[in-house]
Amino acid sequence: MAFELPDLPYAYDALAEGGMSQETLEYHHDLHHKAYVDNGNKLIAGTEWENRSLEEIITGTYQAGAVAQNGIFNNIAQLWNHNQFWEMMGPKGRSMPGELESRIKDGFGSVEKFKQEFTAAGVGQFGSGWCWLVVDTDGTLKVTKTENGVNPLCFGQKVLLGCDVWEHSYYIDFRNKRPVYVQNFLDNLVNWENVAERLASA
Ligand code: MN3
Repeated sequence: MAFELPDLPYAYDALAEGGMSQETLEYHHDLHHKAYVDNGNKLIAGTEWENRSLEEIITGTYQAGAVAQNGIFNNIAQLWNHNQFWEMMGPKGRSMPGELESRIKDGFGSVEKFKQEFTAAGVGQFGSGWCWLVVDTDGTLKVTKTENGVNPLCFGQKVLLGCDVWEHSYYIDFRNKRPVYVQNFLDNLVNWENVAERLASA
């Protein structure tokens, strides 16, 4: 069965007040995410990866250092990454559930220090990629960054939050100001209830 492009979990204009415009979501979901779905389906057709789960394909095709030539990995990982990304955002005005807040304070000292580290990871990712909040293999919370479509599944980590720092995610609304985009993502776009659910099931 071919993979499908999931609908956004909210209206196209639902994030506009939080700083992500309808135009960005139309391009990012309907064109970029759809391309990963279409290309991924084409590339796995007739291969050993057909009928496997996204997670199986991602961990099975990841080869450190060989990602640039790996079309199946790149497209399927980006398909999965965007499935998570839409769920991790919501209309402006979400507060952080208490248990998540205390785990973040334990891990980083304060919510503000976590936000600084996460923003620095997003800004410090040279070229296209993602920054993440993960549960690492030793159970601790950690901020990471990855290139292109690489994601924490490749390293056995559990994803709590991810921010897309490819230019297509911010150029319409923030032009070249990636630091402002990542800071705004944390302040106005993250659906912290979703992050807390991921932590509870980690
Ligand atoms: Mn993207």
